Amino acid sequence: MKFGYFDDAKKEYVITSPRTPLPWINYLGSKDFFSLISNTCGGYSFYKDAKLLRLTRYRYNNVPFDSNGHYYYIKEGDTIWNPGWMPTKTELDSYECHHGMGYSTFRSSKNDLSAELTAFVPVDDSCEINKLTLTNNGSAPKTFSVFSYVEFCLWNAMDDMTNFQRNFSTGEVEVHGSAIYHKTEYRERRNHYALYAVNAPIAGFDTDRDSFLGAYGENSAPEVVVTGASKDSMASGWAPVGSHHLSVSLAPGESKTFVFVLAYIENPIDQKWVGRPEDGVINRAPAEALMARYDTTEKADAALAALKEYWDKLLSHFTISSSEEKLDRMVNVWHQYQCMVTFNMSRSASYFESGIGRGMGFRDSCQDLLGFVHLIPDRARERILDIAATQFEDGSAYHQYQPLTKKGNSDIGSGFNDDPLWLIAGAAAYIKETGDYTILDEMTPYDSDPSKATDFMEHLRRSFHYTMEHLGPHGLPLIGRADWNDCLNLNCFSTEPGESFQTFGPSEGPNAESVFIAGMFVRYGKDYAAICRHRGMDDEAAVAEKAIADMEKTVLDAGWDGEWFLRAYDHYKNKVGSKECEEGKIFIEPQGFCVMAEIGLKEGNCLKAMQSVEKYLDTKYGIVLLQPAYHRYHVELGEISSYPPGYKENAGIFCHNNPWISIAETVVGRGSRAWQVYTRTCPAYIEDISEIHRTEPYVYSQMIAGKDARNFGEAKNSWLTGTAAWTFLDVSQYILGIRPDYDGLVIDPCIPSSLDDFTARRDFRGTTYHVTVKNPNHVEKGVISMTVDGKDVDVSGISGGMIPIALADGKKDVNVEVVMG
Ligand code: BGC
Ligand code: IFM
Repeated sequence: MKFGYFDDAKKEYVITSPRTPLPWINYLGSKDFFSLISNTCGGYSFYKDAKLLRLTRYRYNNVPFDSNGHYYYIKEGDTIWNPGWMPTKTELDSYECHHGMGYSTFRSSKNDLSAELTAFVPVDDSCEINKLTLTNNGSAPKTFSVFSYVEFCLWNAMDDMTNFQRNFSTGEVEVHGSAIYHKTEYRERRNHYALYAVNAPIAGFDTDRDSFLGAYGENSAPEVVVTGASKDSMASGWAPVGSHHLSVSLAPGESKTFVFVLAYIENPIDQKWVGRPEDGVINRAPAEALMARYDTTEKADAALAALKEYWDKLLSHFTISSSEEKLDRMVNVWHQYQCMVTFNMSRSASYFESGIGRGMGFRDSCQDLLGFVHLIPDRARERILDIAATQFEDGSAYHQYQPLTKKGNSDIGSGFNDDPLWLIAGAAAYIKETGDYTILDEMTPYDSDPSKATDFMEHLRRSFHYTMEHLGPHGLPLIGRADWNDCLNLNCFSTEPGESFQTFGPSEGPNAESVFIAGMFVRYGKDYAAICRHRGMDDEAAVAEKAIADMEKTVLDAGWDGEWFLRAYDHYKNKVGSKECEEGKIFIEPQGFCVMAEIGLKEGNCLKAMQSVEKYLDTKYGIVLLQPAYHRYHVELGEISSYPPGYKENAGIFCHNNPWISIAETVVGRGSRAWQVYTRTCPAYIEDISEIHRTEPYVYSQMIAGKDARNFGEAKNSWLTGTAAWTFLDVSQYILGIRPDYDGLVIDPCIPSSLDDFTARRDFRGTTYHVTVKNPNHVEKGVISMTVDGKDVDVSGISGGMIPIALADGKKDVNVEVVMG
């Protein structure tokens, strides 16, 4: 069952019923100011950091779900309705929510009055624009009221939710004309405030929540809206809100448009104290300048057009055209869109991440980069260096950092032994995309302390050596608190009953080892060695290559279980993920990573591991993380066995590592199987089962309940997942096979034999490559010939074709024809 449809021409998903199984959201904002907006107009806004600079309040885990947002109430006679249906839930005569690239439009109507509300964040401003057009479709004149409503958050979202003894006394606002200023904490040496304004004269306003809602009131029936009269209330302490009252008259057929702006305003530092801060009066000049930029419909329309142009340009760097409509839709639009969102948000703010807990993840952000770097390489470069600056001098890393301060989060600390290697993954992806080796020269702090800085190359060296120097009894990497799988806490054996798993136990034990990290070490070690060679560090490259070869051997000796790769050794040196185990005999992660690293490729281990995944882990909705699920709690394994069977890391379909398997399948050349794995979890391919899947059908979720779960097939934690980047990598670089490399662009498709010829447009280092792939013999892998602008390129000896940079050098466009066979 579907709740909407894709409009490919407009790059939108159109939701046709407000009653989706869960809120289906969109993200507005691409740089500093962000809003989350659901299909019923719920959501919240923040500036840079969802924890520290939260503009509007959100109530988590509320009943009903998602009942706070940026709302517009339309009151005509006794009928009160909202263009997004919530919170009044008045039955609408028509309803549509169009989630597009950085904007959402609601089109609805009631009693011959229609509303079109478009919410977006302009490309270069720190505000959200809400353009509201009302049209009288009836034959008689109409007079009605519109009440806007936002509830301000007192900036630090954690403090806002907990520190009432203080917060009930701090709220302050100013109102000037149609502009409401939320300035709580302004007198306290803060240089920021929020603005909520409309470009029309108002009939009244409210800024005090109790006045607006009424005593014991609710946002489904605010007293002010029900009575139709604003109270011009001024918040003083308690809960500041922003509400404008517009009185509107429309002749039959007439439309009127209003432009609302919700903005974050920061006074330039040198003007911090302008405006007599000693008595808390704000400096309105920057707000007035901002309002002037959006005070007409034309200006708002121009900003929206600029946003659409921005996205069209971004998405033009990689496009494909194939016989598969759903593939094109995902590759050209939604995969890349989700990559941008995960790059911006890491794992901080979604409808499943509160914005308060986790900031940017070290490993998460390094992976998000992989799918983002082709979009805006400069921002990827900046991010890589920001992440590296939180690394410790020994090469280990803070697991998370706050986006605003860019400082490591000491509550979580370090000890996740996969983290350092992800930095190499991110750096390699950036260099392959851009050819910019100067990043290696950037002086980069450790632990955010500029006095402890080295060039970035040295950060990579310490990352690699951290793993090399932390090996366990079998010579495999020590796992530390956890590797990619946060819930496999093999040093957690001392956790007391009732103690939170978030403590992850002691940071490192001497025994517990990870075969997964070994796979990472081999895969990204090869990148490290290649970078060393390029930099003339031949001795170091040789050291790395030797360590990698040793590790490959170690994995084949101590990390192979006969039919698949082992997962780990626990603190007691027992195998994890082995046929010898009672539960959890086979895990997905080492199969993906060791095969991607080509460990035992020639010896047949890779193919065997893939066959085992298919045999033991496959389900119709995707590949589960492990089997058999843990049915009892294993103290020596930690959080993983705390989940009921089939959920999350305990045998859920963890979408993130499904593309690892799909990529691994391309390594062994099985294109049809790689395709099957890709399509099974791909949103557009499962849109028809939205009533089972429940989360948004245009983006990935972190997890789908596995076959052991009661709700098999039900997804959770949509949007912020490494699946976004990995899937885009999988389909663009490995299935379609268009892959940036150090010295050129590789074309090496691995496709199902059923896929017809396809074309792609790929911007790469200043040249646009127009690629046509022909597959006359319907093979799954292999390139027999390649021409670049009509000239043959030698493809013998390698599985795909590589277009050396020199061939395209200086050209704006090149035409590439690839024949598979
Ligand atoms: C979750 C994991 C998550 C971790 C992050 C755990 O409770 O189950 O999926 O990665 O927390 O801290
Ligand atoms: O790898 C982690 C990630 O960092 C956060 N979400 C869950 C994943 C698997 O545990």
